[in-house]
Amino acid sequence: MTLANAQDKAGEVFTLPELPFAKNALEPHMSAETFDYHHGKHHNAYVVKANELIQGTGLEDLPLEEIVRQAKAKGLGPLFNNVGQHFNHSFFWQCMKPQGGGEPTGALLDKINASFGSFDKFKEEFVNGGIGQFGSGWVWLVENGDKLEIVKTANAETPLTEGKKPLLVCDVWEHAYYIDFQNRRPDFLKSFLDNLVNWDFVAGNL
Ligand code: MN3
Repeated sequence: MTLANAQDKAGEVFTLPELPFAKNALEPHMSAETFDYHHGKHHNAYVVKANELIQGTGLEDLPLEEIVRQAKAKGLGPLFNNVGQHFNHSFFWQCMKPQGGGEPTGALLDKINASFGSFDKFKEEFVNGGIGQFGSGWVWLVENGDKLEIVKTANAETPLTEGKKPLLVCDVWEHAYYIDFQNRRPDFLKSFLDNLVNWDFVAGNL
């Protein structure tokens, strides 16, 4: 996926993307109230801060993914945190759809079976990855060469900076699930896989 920067809106480098569904469309699995905070407040705050911090860096005209990589490589910690979170959240929204979940098909399912042994084993490893990420972070399905892997990242970290291609992500910061699941992160992760994943988007990232 490539996220173009919409630089025409009030001259800002980054803009908060619209959700690809109505904010109540994923209920009861992810509530409109969660999106009010998670998209409207948390993601928006990363966009606002990134727009401040990008000024004068000379990175303004690059694609978002490249800004993330260069902010990391140049040790621009605060900028990296905010552009990393902007990328991660923009990607996360697209990983979900109403009546999602179920199983992928075709080449994606073949690769999952080849890499994990079975789709059920993939689900187990993905959920365990999300549970095992201590504190705030993300659990990803990535393509690394010709293999698929589960990767955990802390805070704003992203597989983009490790040369791995993101296919699917779930946000495991508490703000992602506390309104709907309170402290039950494992239930949130299982519900994400069973009810929300947009496998067409994931397959399109291969
Ligand atoms: Mn989040």
